[in-house]
Amino acid sequence: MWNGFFSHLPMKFQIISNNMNPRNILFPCLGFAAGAVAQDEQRPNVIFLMADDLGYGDLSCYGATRVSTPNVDSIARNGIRFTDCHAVASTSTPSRYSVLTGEYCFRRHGTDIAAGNAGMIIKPEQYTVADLFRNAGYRTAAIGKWHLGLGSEGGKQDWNAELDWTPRDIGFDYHYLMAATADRVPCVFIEQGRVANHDPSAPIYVSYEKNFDGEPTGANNPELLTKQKSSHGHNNSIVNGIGRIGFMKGGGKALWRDEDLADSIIAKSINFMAENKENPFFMYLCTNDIHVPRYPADRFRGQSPMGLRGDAILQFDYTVGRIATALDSLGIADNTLLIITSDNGPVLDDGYQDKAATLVGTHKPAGPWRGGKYSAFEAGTAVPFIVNWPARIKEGKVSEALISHIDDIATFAALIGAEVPLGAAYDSQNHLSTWLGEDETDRDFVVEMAQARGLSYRTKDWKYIEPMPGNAKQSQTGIETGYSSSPQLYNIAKSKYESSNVYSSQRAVANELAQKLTDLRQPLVSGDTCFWYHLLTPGRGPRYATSTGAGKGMTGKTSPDGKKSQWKFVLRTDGNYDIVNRADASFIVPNAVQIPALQIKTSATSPSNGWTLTTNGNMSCLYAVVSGKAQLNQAEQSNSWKILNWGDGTNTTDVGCRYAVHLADAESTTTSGIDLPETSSDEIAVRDNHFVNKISGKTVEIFTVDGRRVPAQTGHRLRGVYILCDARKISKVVYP
Ligand SMILES: [Ca+2]
Repeated sequence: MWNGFFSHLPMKFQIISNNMNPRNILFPCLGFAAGAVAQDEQRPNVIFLMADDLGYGDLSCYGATRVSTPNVDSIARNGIRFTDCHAVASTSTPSRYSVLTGEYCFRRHGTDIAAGNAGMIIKPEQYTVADLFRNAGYRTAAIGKWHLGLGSEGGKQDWNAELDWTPRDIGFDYHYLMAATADRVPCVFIEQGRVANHDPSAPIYVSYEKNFDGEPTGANNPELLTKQKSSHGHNNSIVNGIGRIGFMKGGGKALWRDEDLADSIIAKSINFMAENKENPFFMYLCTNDIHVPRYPADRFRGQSPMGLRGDAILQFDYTVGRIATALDSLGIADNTLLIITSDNGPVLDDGYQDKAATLVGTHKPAGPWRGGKYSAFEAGTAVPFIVNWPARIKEGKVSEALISHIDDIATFAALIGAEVPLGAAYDSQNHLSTWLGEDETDRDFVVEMAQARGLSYRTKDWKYIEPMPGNAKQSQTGIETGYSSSPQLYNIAKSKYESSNVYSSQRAVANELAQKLTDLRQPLVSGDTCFWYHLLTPGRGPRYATSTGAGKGMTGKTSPDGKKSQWKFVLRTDGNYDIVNRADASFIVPNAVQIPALQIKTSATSPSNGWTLTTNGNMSCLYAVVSGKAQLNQAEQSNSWKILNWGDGTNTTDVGCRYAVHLADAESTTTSGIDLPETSSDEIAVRDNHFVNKISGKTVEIFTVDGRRVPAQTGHRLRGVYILCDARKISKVVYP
């Protein structure tokens, strides 16, 4: 019965998704690719250790002389130290968004520097690097600085109860996190969805709009700023004698002491490693250092000639040393791949009177690069990047290859022999052999996003900065932004320091790079979830399409019917779809779709009539989500990509949708669900890392009800309802 339905569905997106993602093209070669890990080799633990605002030049292995970082240097000496690695953005939130999702932050609204009470920016339906590892049987953790929002709705969190959305919803088994940054409230750690050491006698309230009655602030009570005074901003609530951004009340014994932040993060990290030393783990470990307010432990304060900023670098190095020592003592150092990097470039005066600017002396936080944190210039995103893996990297070296954080998901997938779902981590490419130092193959390009959200396009030799608004220099931090109303082009091969704009004399090069940026900006298709519909809309009530991006694709509410109607279509690698109702664990699978997409033109005022839907009466409306340069936009030449659901006029752009949405209606009656045949879990076995149907002898695949592929591992314990895909036959398998 589903053939008839599917013969009407557009398929253009599938073609696009197969052609556009380099990783997907390369993927079939994975097992043979240089750098891939042999199957019989034990899969390594992976630690992605990211500093905050640590500049390219802030480590002695990168040329610093006024501060010494022997622990990092030692790891670099025995690993691959990269001299041309780039974060995706020059500020924290968008940079980290891209690390975790493999999706350029410029594609998503709401990835700017997040408030401390922001809702979770990465939605549960999105695919993350943690999903990659967890689906492959790893234990996963996020520890330290987060700054990607928590809870389903910004400003509405109840900090005294369990948060409804947490990193557990995006693949992390364990988390112990600062909600945002040390300079933003709430000044507490969040562990497994709750405030760590929550103090019932001091309930926590947070606002980014107004102060709570009777609470002191840095602006009104500067005499209470006993540990650090603000230089600009940072004069709202006072915690631990330091002014913060935002207002907070309560906390009691849950409040952190800045002096203890690093030690807390270290302790939780080592705990996690120790608990998981027998099985592979992935740890996303983010230090607070060397972000402001810089107030390291007593034993570090005063130890550097550069003041607190230098002291914070020492504390960062100490953290690295503690992690390395723990790996050794746990006996897992040899087969742990450790990456050390930073989320964006350096800044001196970032809001506190810590004398960073006056004591910096001859130290060059950005090394040879121009600009700093926030910048479009290179120092915004040029970061240290060190890869160490004793079992595999036998000889340390320096690599000048051009690389980017965006590639971590695809590269890690190659590393552990895992599969990234089609359409997930769309911008991520596998560069494993480069990351392991086996060659120095450059990425064709890297994209860099400045705080103004303008983009730069770097190749090995050139840097194009598109025009963007803003001052050329930030008055408060003194940083050169690289913002200009005119296009800029720099010859990086000649000089890393972007001092000579050759746009006028090299117009052809500039135009080529500008065009590549334009191409890159085209909306993408989610090859995973392509479209979805909801049931039960008698009378054509309100309908919403609230897309959130690639990965596991469309999500959101199909109000007013709520979760019950949240079906999604998951494109499998064989070209078929699973249709999954995440709410009640029911699912259906149609036959292969064969009909190509029809041209669909939508507009804000007139609905498309490009095609119609014929159903068996079980559904009433459909949102088709497809990609394309023009035909699916509301106006063919539109660059704004605004998308309206003409069913009720909902503008989906404001919820981060970048897909065109087409709504077709069909007459319907309601249905109470769809039954599927059931396969006994006794019929399923694991052989050679595959699930096998013991009766047919054939390889089968098992997915969770929300579309995640389940890794086939001997001894893997499954519980609950799963989707079994046996060739084109689909059934339900229930593991008791
Ligand atoms: Ca940062």
